[in-house]
Amino acid sequence: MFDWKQVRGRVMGVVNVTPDSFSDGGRYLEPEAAAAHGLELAAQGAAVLDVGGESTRPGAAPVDAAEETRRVVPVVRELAERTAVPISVDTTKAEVAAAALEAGAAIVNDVSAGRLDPAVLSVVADAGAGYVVMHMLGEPRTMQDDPCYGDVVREVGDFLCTRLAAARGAGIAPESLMADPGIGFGKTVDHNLALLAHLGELVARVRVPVLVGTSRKRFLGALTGVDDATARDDATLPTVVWSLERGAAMVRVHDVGRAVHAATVLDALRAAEPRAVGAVA
Ligand code: PMM
Repeated sequence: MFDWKQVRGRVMGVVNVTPDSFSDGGRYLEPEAAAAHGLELAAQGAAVLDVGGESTRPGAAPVDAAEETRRVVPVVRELAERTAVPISVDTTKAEVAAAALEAGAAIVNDVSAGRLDPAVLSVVADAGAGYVVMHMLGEPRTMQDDPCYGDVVREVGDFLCTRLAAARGAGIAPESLMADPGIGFGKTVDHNLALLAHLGELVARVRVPVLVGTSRKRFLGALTGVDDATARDDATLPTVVWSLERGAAMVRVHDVGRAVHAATVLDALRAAEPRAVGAVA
């Protein structure tokens, strides 16, 4: 049974095998290039490699299960053979999840939290795999059409608690679960900032390790004026440090080396802080 406590490190590296991801679309479409990129991220200290074959960019066209499987399985298989770093598959589909787990993935990262294809939950439970439950308002095609909340922090927390309960109800072990507020998934700049500002409350509430994915996202472009997503790694870095400081167990990033260095320096600062003596960094 997969247990997040056994994972060393706090940086999940993004390995997109998509022609249209907002952040690195098309760069690693060939399985060999994607796998080589994943190995590079592993060498930089990634704790998990997250392989995705369907873009979740706002307005992105859906991909069918056969095509998504064709994209991700060779990359998962190659990475599983060549690295001990656990592999997650970024999918909402039971069929794709099952094929990726069979090919050597250990975790399913589901941006729909089991709502788009509820059979994902039993696939994960049967495999004893890890499962990431993420909040998204609606679905990728429409999620950025005027997203609206009464209290975004409370509502995202409610959603995560409900979906974590559904996952446990389907037989997924509590130790295998991770929750993610879904930065940028049906959220304005202010919603994203509120979720990050109140991250400590969310962490305390969900009672499972929390993953945060801010890497290269549009709200960082809005804050800095940097339109090119691939040029947003500097803007990503403070959100990495902020998230880890406020209790995130893991951050999901494209630039693994930078995030690992930041986490290492953060640990040294925590260790040097008088009040932190004896605390586990
Ligand atoms: N963001 C993207 C895709 N998958 N999964 C999780 N758990 N959390 C996220 O924030 C997240 C995700 C956005 O797309 P990208 O792969 O191009 O960064």
